Amino acid sequence: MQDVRLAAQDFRFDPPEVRLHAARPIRLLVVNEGREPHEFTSPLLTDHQVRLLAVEPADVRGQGTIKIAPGRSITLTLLAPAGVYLYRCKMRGHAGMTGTMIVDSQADVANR
Ligand SMILES: [Cu+2]
Repeated sequence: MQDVRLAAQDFRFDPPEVRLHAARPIRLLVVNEGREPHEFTSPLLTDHQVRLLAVEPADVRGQGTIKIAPGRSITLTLLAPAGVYLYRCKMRGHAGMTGTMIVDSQADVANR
């Protein structure tokens, strides 16, 4: 399991870039550390090649955009093929809240 913590702050994601291996499941925790509500929207939520193994809270499953209130968090456990996946907050005035998840198969090859 690869654990990643993303902080949604007013008004950026920290870190703005994460690199992961394609071979192992990813547990992505997104915490809203700001005073404003934020959103997490990403192809990770909608791409049919990404396997969403678990979603907390469960009622956000199936949403392409997940709203996160201040102080709250979501956890996505997923298996993603190699690729580049953007994540961002689409709320008005939050245009700077973007980030990139790079899922790399090379690390997988190196571990064999
Ligand atoms: Cu935001």
